[in-house]
Amino acid sequence: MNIGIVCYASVGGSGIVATELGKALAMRGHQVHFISTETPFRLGEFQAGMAFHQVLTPTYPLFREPQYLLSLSNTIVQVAREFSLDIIHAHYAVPHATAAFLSRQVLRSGNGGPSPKVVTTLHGTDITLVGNDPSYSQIVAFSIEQSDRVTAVSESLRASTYAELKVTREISVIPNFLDCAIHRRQSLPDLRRRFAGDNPDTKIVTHVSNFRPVKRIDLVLAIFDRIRRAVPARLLLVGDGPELGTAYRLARELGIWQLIDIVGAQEEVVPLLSVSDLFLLPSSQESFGLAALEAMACEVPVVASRVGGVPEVIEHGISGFLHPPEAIDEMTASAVALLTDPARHREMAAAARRRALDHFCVDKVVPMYEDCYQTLIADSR
Ligand code: GMT
Repeated sequence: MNIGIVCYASVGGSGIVATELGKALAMRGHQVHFISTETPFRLGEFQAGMAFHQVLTPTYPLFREPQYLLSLSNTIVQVAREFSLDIIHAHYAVPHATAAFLSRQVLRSGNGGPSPKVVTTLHGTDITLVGNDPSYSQIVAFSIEQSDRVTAVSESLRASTYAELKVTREISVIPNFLDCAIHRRQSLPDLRRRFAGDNPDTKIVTHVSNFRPVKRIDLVLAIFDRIRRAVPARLLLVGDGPELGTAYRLARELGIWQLIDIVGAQEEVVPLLSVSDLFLLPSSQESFGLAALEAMACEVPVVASRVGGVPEVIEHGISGFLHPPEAIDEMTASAVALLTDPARHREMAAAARRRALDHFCVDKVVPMYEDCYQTLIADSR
């Protein structure tokens, strides 16, 4: 099949999922056309069957805002016509589902040939933060209703979409995934020493995100400040975004600046997860928590807030710990108990990897998207 994948190239879960899906589809023999403003983050080396089409949005003095929706829709139409797309897969509803709908209407009014089917995948904040904003909600709901198929990355997000946007059409759940052969713990003693120093008792606590307010970096610092008072520990912060400044500020206010390594946005997180002992994800909202899954696959137990789809990824007390949002003391207690009990830590680390292997590997999940596409194409025939 010829598949167009529309996504944000930025650092963040929806772009990563869209990119990994495209790579897997190309490896399975499909022709994949990425449509984005930049080369998708983590696209990596070139691979046969993949092409990248950049969305360029010219400015004009009359426009206060870039006309991204128009330029994106126009690019989708061009790519669909040039490469006879069977599927337009929009990742993150805002404004990708609307652009896909608009493009399909244009293509239907064209030369009478079959027009591509539109699949929209909901990722989280496109519903829970942005999509339900009164400035967008009517169009987002319409675009979801008009998609030929809609998937959500968790049952929780599916329920939120029905509840918050009053959508009535069918939404199926296809979870996020990762390549379990790539996301596996590596032995990197030199790298570990770079962060932990020569004290073998020093634990490495890690957080990976796009540092947006929803990730609650303030809680990451507060929890770590309590952990390091109980066990020798260092904090590894991976990623970049608007809240990184908060991390710098709080680190100095709490007097823990010298215990923190900030490495910025990284294409390769597996080496950093491979030297980690614990992962913190105290988000206020999280439709799935792809970063937590990546940690689990690398045998890093996760302490997270029990929000959104995270309980569909982590089993409390087995493959990680879940606590109410802002329950700093409970999260700290779980973290310290685990870091001071090597046998329990080994058991939970193994269970975390097993959970990833059982439910979230690429070879189990990508066929779900293929079936979605093939059903649509068969039905249209
Ligand atoms: O930054 C966001 O919150 C949007 C999005 C992204 O692009 O990172 O994150 C969402 O999509 C990820 C991939 O499906 C999910 O793993 C994240 O849980 C979800 N973020 C939220 O719901 C806050």
